[in-house]
Amino acid sequence: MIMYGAEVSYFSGKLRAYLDWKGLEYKEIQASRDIYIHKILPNIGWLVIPVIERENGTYMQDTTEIIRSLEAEYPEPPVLPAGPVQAIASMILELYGDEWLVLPAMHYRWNHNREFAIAEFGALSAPGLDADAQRAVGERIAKPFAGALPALGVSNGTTEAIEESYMALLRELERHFSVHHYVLGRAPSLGDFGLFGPLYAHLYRDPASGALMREKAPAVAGWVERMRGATHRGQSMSGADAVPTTLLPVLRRAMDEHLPVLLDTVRQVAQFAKTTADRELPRAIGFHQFRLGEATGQRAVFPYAQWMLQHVVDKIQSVAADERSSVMKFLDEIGATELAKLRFTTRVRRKDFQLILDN
Ligand SMILES: N[C@@H](CCC(=O)N[C@@H](CS)C(=O)NCC(=O)O)C(=O)O
Repeated sequence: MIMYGAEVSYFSGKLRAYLDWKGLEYKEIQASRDIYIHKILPNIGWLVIPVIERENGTYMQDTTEIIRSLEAEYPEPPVLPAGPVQAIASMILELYGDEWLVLPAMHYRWNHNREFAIAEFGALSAPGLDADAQRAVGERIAKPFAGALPALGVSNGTTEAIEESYMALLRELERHFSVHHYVLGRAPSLGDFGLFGPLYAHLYRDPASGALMREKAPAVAGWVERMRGATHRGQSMSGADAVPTTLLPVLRRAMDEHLPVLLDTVRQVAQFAKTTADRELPRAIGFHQFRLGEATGQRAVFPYAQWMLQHVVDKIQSVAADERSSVMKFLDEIGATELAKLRFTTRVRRKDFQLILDN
């Protein structure tokens, strides 16, 4: 298969690490302007990476969907642990890595590594041009990415809290990766791939961020380096269905920061569904408030986050009766018991690379 992606891209990092770990054969092709115009736009319908093109000519988009579908095709070695506590922990970290760590990732890239990012964007889009011309191209195509900061909740009022939260996360991860190779022990799982997107492509690879990570959290930088190109050679996750105690603070932080936003997203999607006869969902439906440390900010409501949350909640609510008490104990430990009783009055699903209301 072919992966159209880029070294500079968050979600390409996530997918590449997954494909490498599974030992799946693929070729990565840089998503230049030509690739966007001739491959991505006609087959996906919008401009996004990473994208997979299969040998039979079919296309796949969205790392969560791609990983789920490749797991069904190539189940060994599984990246979702068999034990429900570990599986749920892994899925929560995928959701947090994909949808929440975008705040520090985008803040640090565009407020501390802007020149580097512009040059990278230009070199990716127009590999044949000289550096000055690439910079001009980079400036132009970076606009929608850098311009997305306010919608994500990155603003003057929140950047200090974003940095404090990220520093605290690095301290927590540092303790974990000082004793464990991966999120759940000896082998990567979905949670590693989810965290790797932001922590590699933006927060390790962008130079100012990389220097910060190496200085403040060398064991986290070590994990990033271990994850790069890690290939399965028989290692397996720990057998017991338990989460390392050093991972609990990270999961608590994920829930403390992200869960209120997720729950409000579910309410807003249900509200929105009442106001429309269409099934298509815009990428964002209005704004809501969020809290991070001492700060409050505004950000757009992204129905996509509900789609990710549905996977987590469906998993929690389908746990077998004899495993329910250990799952409830775990959810209690990380401040997530609400997920066990959450009901979606309106569900969302993906169709033809778009999110739609499922009613
Ligand atoms: N949920 C998607 C997110 C993909 C994504 O946001 N990719 C970024 C690059 S890392 C992009 O192309 N963004 C363009 C856009 O969102 O309009 C996935 O998992 O693949």
